Amino acid sequence: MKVSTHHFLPSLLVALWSWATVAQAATHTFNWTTGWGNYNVDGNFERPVITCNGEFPWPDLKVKRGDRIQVYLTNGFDDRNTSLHFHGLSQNGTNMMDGPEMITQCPIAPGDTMLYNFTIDDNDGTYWYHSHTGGQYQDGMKGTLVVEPEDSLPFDYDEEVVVQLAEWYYDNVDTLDRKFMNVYNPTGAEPIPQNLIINNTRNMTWNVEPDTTYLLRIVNTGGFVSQYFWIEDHDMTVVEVDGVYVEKNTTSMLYITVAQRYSVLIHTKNDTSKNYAIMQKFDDTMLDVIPNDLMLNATSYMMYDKDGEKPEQSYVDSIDDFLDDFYLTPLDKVELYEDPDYTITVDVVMDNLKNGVNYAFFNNLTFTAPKVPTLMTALSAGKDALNPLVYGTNTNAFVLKKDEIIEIVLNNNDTGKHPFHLHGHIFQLVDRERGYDDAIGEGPHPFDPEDHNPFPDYPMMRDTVYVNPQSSIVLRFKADNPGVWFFHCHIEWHLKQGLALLLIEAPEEMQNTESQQLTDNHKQVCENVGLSWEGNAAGNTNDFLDLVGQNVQVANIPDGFTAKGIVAMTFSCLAGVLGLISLSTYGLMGVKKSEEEIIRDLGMDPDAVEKVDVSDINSDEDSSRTSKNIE
Ligand code: CU1
Ligand code: CU1
Ligand code: CU1
Ligand code: CU1
Repeated sequence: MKVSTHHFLPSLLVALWSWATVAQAATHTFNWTTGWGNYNVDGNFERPVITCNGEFPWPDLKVKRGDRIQVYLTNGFDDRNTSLHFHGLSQNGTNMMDGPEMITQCPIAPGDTMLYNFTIDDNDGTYWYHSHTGGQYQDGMKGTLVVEPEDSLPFDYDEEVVVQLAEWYYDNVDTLDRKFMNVYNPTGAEPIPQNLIINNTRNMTWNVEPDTTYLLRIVNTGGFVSQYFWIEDHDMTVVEVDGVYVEKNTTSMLYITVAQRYSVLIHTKNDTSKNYAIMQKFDDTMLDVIPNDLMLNATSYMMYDKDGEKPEQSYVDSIDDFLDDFYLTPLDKVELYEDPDYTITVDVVMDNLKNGVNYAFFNNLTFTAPKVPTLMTALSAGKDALNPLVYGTNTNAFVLKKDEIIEIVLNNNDTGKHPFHLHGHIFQLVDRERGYDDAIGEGPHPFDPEDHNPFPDYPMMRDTVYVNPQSSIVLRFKADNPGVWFFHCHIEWHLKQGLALLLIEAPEEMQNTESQQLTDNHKQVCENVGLSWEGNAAGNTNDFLDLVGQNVQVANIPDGFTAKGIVAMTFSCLAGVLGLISLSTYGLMGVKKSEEEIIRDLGMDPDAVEKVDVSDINSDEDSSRTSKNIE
């Protein structure tokens, strides 16, 4: 275990203050240094992963509501920055501890240390933590966080188990990134994972006792694919979702996007003669290509009889019967918020810019990080902090007034699902429309205020929710947490493509709150990475409305090539016939030269463009693939 007071401090405190009637909050101090090590996570392939003090995986934490967490995070990499985000915590009054780089802090430079220091006053339930820098959590920089309530949980159980789901790649994110954000990948096809893992392994064994109620805290810490999760012949009763306790709801199957959490109760059988399969399955509609050798299912073992036979995988007739979180009701029955004071409507599009690379857009803007972290702009801008302009014209910045009811209407024009996450809040899921299908000519259906599902009286509340293809969601929350909060797709590939916006909530109150002022450590982190901790998005401290020099997105494709972009258009002749595999056969078909000509036409140097290794793109000649692994 890491250098930590985690283990002895609570018992010490209990001994010292056992006479007290008031529960005493503990402080959990961790010293974590990032690094690299080689680990064979899935039992098939050893690869470099990000370690914590030389170990892998990163620790799973358990604390109590009201406790303080202090993480001294030292960047032990020699060639890259880092950061740390505790996903789902509201960080009320401590926005600067939230973690996303260039939003609430500067990136931590190699050799530098940042202290994450906050109390967990407003949250209990199931959470997780992860790097908020360049896909590092996909290389392993993540762990789970359980926050126990001050009193007892609103349900009974005998034993508790944390189940961490994820997908796993054999290549490092660096390698995958170069191929992904690349002119040779004009459709923005996401890299295909090699495996599904569970608790950082495959084919896990879980020994159970008969006639026992288990609380499973299930967290998807992946960076891309949603998973179906079920246990053969065992129902699951959902009791918590993303830190929100809900009225009990029993199901045989869960659908968990990345970053979502579900706590379920499972009561074991009396009969110990048979063992059962624990199943994970890719949502394969999210994969652009399904390689022949990709196992869509992963099987783990629920063992009543340790010495008995391991179960075969458990098939299901249909994956349509998963629990729809839209119909869950929070236990504390918060009523549907009143009509919004402020509605933000955003349309999601994926398209190419002039460099031929595929980006993601909210309202034609792909999030482009500012030169000064947005929180630091908000704290240094004085009265101008209320003007969204100071946060840059390419950050999708919205300024929110204290305690207003905010509504986000999100129209997904893309043909894929996207799990959207809001920092600093849970939101009400007021509406989620069904998916629309391009294949039968339905096309995108934006939210229609005159024609939608009835809004629930007590809407589901959570911090990460998916939108269906070419469809819409409507979210509401109360702006009662001053801070700069990121709202983005939690698919790491899409965040990289810019699918993000910024909510600057009550900046004037932040400026006047003692606990929201930058610490010396925060300033030092900026100085050590060569960034300013004051100024507008362009780093200008004299005139906050002067944005000359700010970061902006790549130029648009020239007029007349607006649909899919020059490269995509040229490639699509082949792609249309052969599917995405054409990209990999392209080079083999002797048309490499015309690719280079296209790149020159775009004003770029072909030699400067990273080539995709054709052998690495997964080929797929088997048209029966979609039915694989499921009967
Ligand atoms: Cu988060
Ligand atoms: Cu997250
Ligand atoms: Cu997405
Ligand atoms: Cu985030």
